[in-house]
Amino acid sequence: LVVATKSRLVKEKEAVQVADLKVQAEALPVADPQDVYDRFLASGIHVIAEVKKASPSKGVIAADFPYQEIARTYDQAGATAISVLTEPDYFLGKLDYLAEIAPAVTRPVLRKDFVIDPYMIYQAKVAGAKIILLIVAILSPEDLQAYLNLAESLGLAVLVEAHDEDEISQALAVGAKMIGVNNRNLKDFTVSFDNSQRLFDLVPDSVAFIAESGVKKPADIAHLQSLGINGVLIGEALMKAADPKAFIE
Ligand code: IGP
Repeated sequence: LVVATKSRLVKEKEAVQVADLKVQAEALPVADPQDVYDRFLASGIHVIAEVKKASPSKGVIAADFPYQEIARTYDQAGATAISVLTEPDYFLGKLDYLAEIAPAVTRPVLRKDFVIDPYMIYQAKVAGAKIILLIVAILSPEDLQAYLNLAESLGLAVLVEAHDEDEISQALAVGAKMIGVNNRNLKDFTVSFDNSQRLFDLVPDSVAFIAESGVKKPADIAHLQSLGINGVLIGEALMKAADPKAFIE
């Protein structure tokens, strides 16, 4: 999946002055990322509601895609954060969606993408994101550390995605304060909450633990809450829900 991101970046970076983008990002106000982490550490289970047009496993989820309206609905339904897929090749996302959603909602917005270059972190900041995703599996330990530090220095909180014990220890080693475990196995797309359950025990209470993907119904949220998990990231099921508010509450 990352190959497409790599070739896209080469083209984008030719068209944009990366140095200008950095100056723009650094001129913006810097919030304390701990504020975002604390929202997820507060008692109860928190929902990150994802604005998602399509995915590699499901194809197009929402042919009709009024993204700003969808985000506003999630905002009012009580989501703790709004995730916006900006990856164009597999998820039909766009950074412009995020840039238009961020000023229209009250909750922090997460840039969901395969971040593999500092350029994408400056872009996220300028577009109005308050959180970025970093995926352990696609970054060297050095880059993971450098990108986490860069994001936090710009006031962005970081959700670090891990898949197994080793990746959890890598996430903790770089000082991750919010760790996401994907319930979907990216090799065969099967979903199981067992992975989250098992890996949750390895994460200290001061680090927010988010279970990502595969939540189909409110009972799944209740189940994950009973395990002590701090948050869930939900895409497809909320996109299809007749009443997202009833789902999130
Ligand atoms: C949402 P779902 O099954 O609720 O639609 O999944 C989210 O977890 C998923 O989109 C996701 C993802 C990712 C997408 C999790 N990690 C990394 C792109 C990149």
